[in-house]
Amino acid sequence: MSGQHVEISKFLSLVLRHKPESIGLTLDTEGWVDIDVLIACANQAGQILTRQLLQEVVETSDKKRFTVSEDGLRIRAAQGHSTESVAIAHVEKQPPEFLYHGTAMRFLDSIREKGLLPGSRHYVHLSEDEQTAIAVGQRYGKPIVLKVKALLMAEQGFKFYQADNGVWLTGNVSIEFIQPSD
Ligand code: HQG
Repeated sequence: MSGQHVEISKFLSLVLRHKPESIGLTLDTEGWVDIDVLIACANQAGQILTRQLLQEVVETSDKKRFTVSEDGLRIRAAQGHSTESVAIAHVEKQPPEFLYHGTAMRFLDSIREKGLLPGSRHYVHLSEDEQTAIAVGQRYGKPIVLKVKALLMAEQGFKFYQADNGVWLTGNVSIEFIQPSD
């Protein structure tokens, strides 16, 4: 990704996950917005954006952060939302036995006390592989990977969903479902 692509990706994360209203955008409850409307609002707000640039960012996004609808007309963020205007009706899905959550060492005491919380986002985010979890944790400091007993949680009635890009989503994860590290 070029510097321009990274800048646009961050801009898209901001308006498609957190603050659509900051550029006068309205997302539907599934998080979708017309690409033409997005481009118009972005340009109006001084952010250079074209169909070509948007397509390049979507295609080169390492985490497949953005999903384009099948008809090519609309776009949404796959996951990571905090805006209350979006409430994606995910289909419940049985998770694998373990899922991983990457976090920073400095959050561990609080996690031991309260379990994993979604923070400002709608869900706690989990990945199927440890490598991804390390990269996620690194954003906040020295990373540590927590192994979550996902299937056991699901068996006990906790709901799991998988976002368009494969990231797993759930609500609070109580400490009893975090596998002690050896
Ligand atoms: C931590 C990225 C203290 C949690 C990633 C995390 C993901 C606690 C931070 C997606 C806690 C929240 C989401 C507790 C959890 N006490 N800290 N009780 N419970 N935390 O960014 O999961 O690159 O909101 O461990 O790839 O890091 O943006 O969530 O460190 O998929 O596309 O509180 O965002 O995607 O941080 O990341 P975040 P996350 P993008």
